[in-house]
Amino acid sequence: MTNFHIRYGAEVAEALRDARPVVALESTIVSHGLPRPENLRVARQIEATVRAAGAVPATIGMVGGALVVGLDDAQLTRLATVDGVVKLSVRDLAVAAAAGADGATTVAATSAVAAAAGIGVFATGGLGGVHREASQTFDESADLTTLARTPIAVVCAGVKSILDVGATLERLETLGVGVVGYRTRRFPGFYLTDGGFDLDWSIESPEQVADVLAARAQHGVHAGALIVANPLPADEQLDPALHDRTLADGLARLERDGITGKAVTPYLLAHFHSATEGASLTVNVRIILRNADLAARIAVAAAARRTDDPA
Ligand code: PSU
Ligand code: MN
Repeated sequence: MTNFHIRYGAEVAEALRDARPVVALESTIVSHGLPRPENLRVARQIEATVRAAGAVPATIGMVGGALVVGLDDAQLTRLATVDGVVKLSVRDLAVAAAAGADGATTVAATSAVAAAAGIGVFATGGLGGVHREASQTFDESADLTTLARTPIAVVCAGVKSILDVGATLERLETLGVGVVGYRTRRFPGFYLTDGGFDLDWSIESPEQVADVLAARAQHGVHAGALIVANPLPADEQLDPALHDRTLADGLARLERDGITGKAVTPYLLAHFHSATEGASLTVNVRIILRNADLAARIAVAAAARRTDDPA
């Protein structure tokens, strides 16, 4: 490889040049978060959802050492189907590039790359956060510390319910990451509509989120992320009793199998998908598609705002 500069998909490059709405999407969800072969189908559906709402999707990942913003279909297919795709956090990006690796970017890495590329809105399923037992293991996702220094709006369904949700909210407060509910004052729990904790702010429309982003940019005071927590409607959530059983069983297996580090989240997600016989997968896909739609509408509102008021 001759240089390591970020590569842009043609459509994304054009949209960024013209200040048209773009939504960043992560690839770890595709390579490590969803089972094959649904993962590729879902990855394409996420992009189609962003397009349908009027924005350009920019799925981010690494192909043969090249960091790409706006993977094309062949690149997306490669990350969804080949073995040995590495889960990349921010700290891994340069090492993996130098090694010529295929890699999928986490929320942390995707946010950091998107912000560097000038993309202001990102859609994912659920954030990483503070793991249960973190007081012994110190296992806290780099998603949190990265969002503290990355100016991007992340649309998600809260943090994964496999985590310590209360501790994660405390860390987000300490780290100065903004958290608003989308039409709710309860923090969602990913598979579950209600994660069990209150929020200070509820935002009612994509335009209002765009106002927040404009205020943050014009103040020039707060350089961290804004989490837009978008809960599933209660009738679409995973059955809470099934959720609790599956989680207890998954945590016990984690311990039994000695799983640690970055393998923890993919292991638990895979356990949910198999133990619920696909019920959690259906819910997971709904979460991502709803977030992709909202993120696109926020990006459209933000772009319209820039056109109205270039200052
Ligand atoms: N949300 C999902 N599925 C996923 C993830 C999040 O619905 O696969 C991924 C994201 O890429 C997130 C990562 O950044 O899991 C967190 O991993 P860790 O806990 O190792 O930081
Ligand atoms: Mn971890």
